[in-house]
Order: sequence, then structure tokens, then C-alpha cells
Amino acid sequence: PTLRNPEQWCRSFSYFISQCLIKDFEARPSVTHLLEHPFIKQAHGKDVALRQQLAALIQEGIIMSLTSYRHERINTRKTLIIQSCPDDDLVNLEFLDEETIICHLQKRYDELQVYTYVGDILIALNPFQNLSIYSPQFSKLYHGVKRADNPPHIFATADAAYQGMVTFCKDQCIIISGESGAGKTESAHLIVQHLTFLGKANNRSLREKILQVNPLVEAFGNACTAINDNSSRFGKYLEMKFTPTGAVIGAKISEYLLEKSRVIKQAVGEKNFHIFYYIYAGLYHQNKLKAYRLPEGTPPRFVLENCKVMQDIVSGKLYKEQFDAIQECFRNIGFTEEEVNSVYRILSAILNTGNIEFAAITSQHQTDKSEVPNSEALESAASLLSIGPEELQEALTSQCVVTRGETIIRTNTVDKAADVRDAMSKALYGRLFSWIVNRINSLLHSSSNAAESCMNVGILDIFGFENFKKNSFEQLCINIANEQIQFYFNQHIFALEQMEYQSEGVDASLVEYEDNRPILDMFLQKPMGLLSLLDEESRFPQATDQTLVDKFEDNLRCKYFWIPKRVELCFGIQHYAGKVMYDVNGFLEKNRDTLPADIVVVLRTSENKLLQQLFSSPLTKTVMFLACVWPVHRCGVFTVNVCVQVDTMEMMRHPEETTNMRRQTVASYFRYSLMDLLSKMVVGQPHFVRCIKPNDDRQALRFCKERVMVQLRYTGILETVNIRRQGYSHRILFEEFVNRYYYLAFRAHQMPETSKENAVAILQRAKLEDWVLGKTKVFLKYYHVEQLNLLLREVIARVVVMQAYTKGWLG
Ligand code: AOV
Ligand code: MG
Repeated sequence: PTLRNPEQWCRSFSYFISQCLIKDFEARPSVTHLLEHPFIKQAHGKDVALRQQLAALIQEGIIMSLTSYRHERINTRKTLIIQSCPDDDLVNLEFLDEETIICHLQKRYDELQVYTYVGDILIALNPFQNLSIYSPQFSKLYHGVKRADNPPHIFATADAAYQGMVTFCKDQCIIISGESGAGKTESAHLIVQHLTFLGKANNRSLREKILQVNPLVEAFGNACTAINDNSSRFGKYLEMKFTPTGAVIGAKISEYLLEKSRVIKQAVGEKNFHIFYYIYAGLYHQNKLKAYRLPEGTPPRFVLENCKVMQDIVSGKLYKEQFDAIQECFRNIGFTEEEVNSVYRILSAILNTGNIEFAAITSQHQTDKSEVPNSEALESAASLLSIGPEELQEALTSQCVVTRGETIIRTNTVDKAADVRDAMSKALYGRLFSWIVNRINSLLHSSSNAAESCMNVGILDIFGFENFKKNSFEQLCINIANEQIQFYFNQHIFALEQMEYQSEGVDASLVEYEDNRPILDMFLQKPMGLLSLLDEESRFPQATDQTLVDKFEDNLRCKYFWIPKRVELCFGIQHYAGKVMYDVNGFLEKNRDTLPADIVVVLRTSENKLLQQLFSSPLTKTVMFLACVWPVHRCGVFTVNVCVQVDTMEMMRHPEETTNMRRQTVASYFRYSLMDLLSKMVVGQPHFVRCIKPNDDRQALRFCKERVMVQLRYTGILETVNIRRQGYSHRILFEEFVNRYYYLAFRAHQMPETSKENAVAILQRAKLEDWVLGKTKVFLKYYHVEQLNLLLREVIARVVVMQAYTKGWLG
């Protein structure tokens, strides 16, 4: 369509809309303003009906934004056909500098285009408002089509992973990163939603089950923090399982490092895990607080922080509705009534445990003895846990110590008893969380034959980078995990690619990038990395947080670490995403994470089946774990030595109980978790989603240039644009290439030799340009693979139809 001959246009949607777009092209009206546009507002005659249809399309969310697209056409079946727009991909920008990129993103954000590509990587700006672009119509729109056919979308990334899995029978992995509150968890939900759509879950109940996994796990693992009202306090790797033909058959979650300490204490302005509020409000409205022995006057201490009065929790519908939703999730996923009841009892027991107080018994002979003055909370906790109240009191206020074959009973001071109480609450919650995850996995495990040959799309959603006013051991672990993900990104996008250019003799310019490996080494190296030093100090009973700081100062000599003057018990780290000051108070104890054996013994006497299970470790029988030590990346490639160890991972998971062997700490479990996670990720073809937070006030449509700039810088977006523009992101061995694509140039029965010449024949036949050949591989641009795959799918579809004809199936 051109402006010169508009008369030739029939009065259709395309004409109607493009008229208004052409007129206002410079002004670029947003979609919401479209209906207000004079051209449309003054519609008369036939145009009135068109206007109404247009309004309906906007309402349904089929038309998101017309303004960035020059050639929209809407066919009579109301499907919006949008042709490729060069603005969608930063790689296509004419000028490449920070300012241009940021202005470009800002312009898109203002038009509510929150997604933008950098080649095959998706940038997602948090809209901080509900968008109408995630409906089933959109799922249909983003199903097996060319990426350029539609505006960038999170569904397109999910679709690319799905198509990659089905076409090449290869596991895929979607890695979502970004700082806290950037939108990772929301993106993960949307990916699961689209994958269940693509996976044609015939079985409606399976589809619902899978969709309810995230809300259920997040009720237990997410909480309100100073940055995000629904902040993930654990790392989650969700694997969706598919048959070779792409039908979804199940799912499996792995959870990493739940921030258990939140159960007993929350920072100012923060809250406990969501589930505590849900259950308290839910049981209140069902008049069941008494049955679960929960106090009816003031809320329990563990949920009191920032909810000073009862009304904060029970008034308003939100928590109650969430409780109903969680009950529904439990039921749909397949938990029994008895199991759910046991979960509620344990949660109520934790809330009661938090209310147990201790008072010193001072007699002439003894001053370090404590007792429980408020027996009500103790009795309630004991009753809910189905254990004896005396035994519980005994285990809290004293401990058995075996020295030289003799058992001595030592009494606990008030402080010590409070520590034991808190350790018990944390252990109960941590194990309950692991049990729920394990139970979901067994309920979503497919036992069909298809399960043996199943393939995965894994979705990684971890806690984002955090920098609060006060940062502790938990933030350190969270930020190290983020360093690891950034390193993985760098390896994939920069290091591996550049190494291959050199080894294959391909002449491509090298892009400089910020390598965060030295920071990771400082944390993870053995024996002198920060985590090893922390472990070593944790083993000395006399060590204090001060001796720990001294140890760090003596041993960590690099520019990424420093001890500030004039601030006590503190150290600073220059992370890839910025400087963070850590407060060392409590580091040693948090790392030791001790749970006295007396508590375990008492809890094992419980008559509650679930509780027995929680403390009869291990939870699962056989677990694979990685016997590798950091660093294990050789020649830039992750090499991981996997060996099978029975039960070891579970012991690592519950370090409190490893009394007979050298005690495992949270830091050592954390190190193994990271390796476990990496081992899962490296087997799949990665797809990256980079979430960006446009402002710190969680405001819709506010694009704070400086904040976005910082995030683009530390995630290396400019360098990523460069390497995607200049580089060859896909490198495929000639043999593999010919095997994959020979249909495109040869007949099905020909079985051509897997040679370089035949690879070239295929490339030429597919009419691709700008590829190069290395010594053993074809080097392709990021968009080539999509073109090849689409061609392949078309050819295969034709072959299938022809075969069907020859066999007489189509009459
Ligand atoms: P996070 O996972 O990256 O933070 P979330 O996914 O929880 O961040 O997003 C934070 C909030 O941003 C959500 O609660 C939504 O209100 C809003 N949001 C994010 N993405 C979207 C979207 N696509 N559409 C509408 N609103 C959105 V953390 O878990 O804290 O690292 O540990
Ligand atoms: Mg999250």
C-alpha cells in the first residue's frame, strides 16, 4: 500500500487502519488512542461496523500496538497479520551505541512494546501492569510461525524452545535472569502457560495440574520483600516433560536453597512466607483456628512483623481467597485430604513454636537453666506435632552430650533454648517445603511408556540479584547464584563462540565483554575461596564473626573484595551487577545451621506419618550428585563429572543431621546445588530471557533511563547486540548439518554423504546468505536456523502428505 493510490483500496480493515496510521505516522498514536482518532471517531456508514469490530479486537487484545508497524493487514477472520518490523530486533538498528539502544527501548516501552529481541535473546521490560497479550488467541498466534511474523513475545521464546525440542529431539533450557522484581517469575509462568498449550495436553486434568504447580510452590517459597511483593525466596528449575511428538506428559521441579531463616525473622518492611498468612486468614474464616490451636487474639509472633494487628491478616479478601486457591491446587494436583491436613498441622505447629518463650531459672546452684513459662504455646505445638509436651520442653531446654562414652545432660540458657526453638522451626519448614516439592514430582511423574523416551524443556527462575540496606548470608548466596548464571550466559554468548572462530579458522571480529569468572573464582575456589574460608571457620567452635572477617581479610586479596574502614563486621564485594556491602553478624551460625540431635529424636517419635517421613532422612532414595569441585570449566566449556551417590545429596540437603561424618554446612550444600543446577542446564540447548526493571517504584509506564542503563551495562546487552550482529551464533558440524537438513536438497532415500560439499549444497538450495564454513563446521547467523527449520518442516509435511497418498490413506 502506498499513499499515492489509496483509491484502489477496498474499504477493509487494512485500509481503515492504515489510513489512520499513514496520516498519523509521525505522531504514532498508541493503540488505546486509536479509537479516539478523528478518522475512526467520525466513522459513518459502513465504517461504523468496522469501528465496532476494531474496538472489539482491541478489547480482546488481538491488536496490541499498531503504531510500530507499517504494514498491518487484518484478514476477514480477524487475525492480525503483522509483517516484520525492523524495530523489533536491536541487531537491526543502524547506529549502535548505548544512547540509541536506550532511546529505542524507551520508545517501545512507551508504546507498551515490552519485549524486544537481541537476535535470539529476548529482553523483557517489566510493564508493572496487566497486559492483554497473554490470552489463548495469542498462544495461537505464536504457534509454529516465523518469529518475524509477530512482534517479540515471551511466547515466541517458549515456541522456539518447543520447536527446537520437537525438531531435533534435543532437551531445551530457558534461562530467565534479571534483578529482584524484574519479572522472572511472571515470565516463567507465561512460558509454562504457552508450553502447556503447545504440548496439546489432551488430558485436561494434567494441564491444570501443571499450571497449578507454580502457584502452590510459590505460596510456600515466595514472600513480600522490600523490593518485590512476591519475591522468590528459592531457586526453581521446572522441567516440563514431553513425548518425542511433543505431547506434554508431566513435570518435575528442583528447588534450590530456600531462605529458611525468613520463617523466624523478617527484616523491617518484609513478611514471612505467603502461606502463613493464607493459612491464618483461611482458617479464621472457616472458624478453624481453635482446631489448629492457633491464637485468636493476637496473630502468632512469626507473622506479626508488619502485620501488627489481627485485622491486617484476616480482613480483606486477598489472603482468604489465596487460601482457597491453594486448597484447590492441593486437591487438583492430587494431595490427599490427610496429607493436606498434616501440612496445615505442621504449619500451625511452626506458628505455635514461634510463640514459645523461655525464662531463666535462677537458683543458688544454677543460673544457666531455662523453662517455658507459657505452656499453652508449647502444648499446642506438641499436640499438633503429635509428640509429648514434656519431651519437647526437654529437648528445647537441655541437650545430651556424649563425652568419653558417658552421656551428660547439659541445660540450655534462655538464649540457647531460643536458638534451638528457631532451629527447629526452620528445619520443620525447610523439610516440609522439600516434601511438598517431592510429592508434586511424584504426582506429576508420568508412568507411561512414553516417559522413558521423554524430552524436557527446563525453565530456570531463581531469586534475582539483591542489594538491600542490610545484606546478610542469604543475600550472599543469592548473589553468588546470580554470578553463576551471568557466567553461564557469558560462556554461551561470548566465550564459546569466540573460541570456535579461532579453532575453526573463521575470520570474525572478536567482541570484548566483562568476564566475571575472577569474581566467581574468589567465591568458589578451593581451598582459599570465600565459601571454603567460611566453612573452615564454621568448624571452629571458638570462632566468632570477627575472626571470620579477619580470616577473609588475611586471605582474600583481590580487587573485588574489601573491608571498609570504620564499619565493623562488614565486607564489600564488587559483583557483576554492582557493589554490595555484607553484614557478617550471624554468618557463622547461619552457615552451620545446626539442629540438635535431641530435637530430631523427639520429632521422630511423632505419630504423625508425614512428620515421621520428614525426619526419617533421606527423603528420596537415590540422587545423582556432582562430585566436581570448582572450577570445572576447561577450555571455556563446562565439564562436569557426574557420579551416582546414594543418599548423599539428601544428607547435604539436611546438614543438621550429618552427625557421624564431617558436618556439612549450608555453604557446601549451596556449592553442590549450583553444580547440580549447572549439570541440568548444560545438557539442554539454552534460550535466554533477560528481564529488566524499568523503575524502582513498581510504576506502570515509568521508564527510568539511568536504572535501565545500569542493567543493560552489567548484563552486557550492547556487547550482546554486537556479537549477534557480527557473529555466528550457531555452529554445526558438517556431519550433523547434513543429517539434519538433507531433505532440503536431496531425496529422502538418497542418504547423501555427510561431507562439507553436501552441506554447501544444502545451504545453497535453501538460498541462505552470509554463512561461512570452518574446518569442521558450518557457521550460521542466528536467523538462519529458524529459516532452515521452517523449510524443513514444510518439506517434511509435504513428504508425509505424499507418503499418505502413495499408501492410499488420503483416498
Ligand atoms: P522476579 O521474579 O524477577 O523478582 P516477579 O516476576 O515476581 O519478579 O515480578 C515482580 C512484579 O512485577 C510482579 O508481581 C508483577 O506485578 C509485575 N510483573 C512482572 N512481569 C509482568 C508482566 N509480564 N505483566 C504484568 N506484570 C508483571 V525476585 O523473585 O524478587 O528476583 O527474588
Ligand atoms: Mg521471582
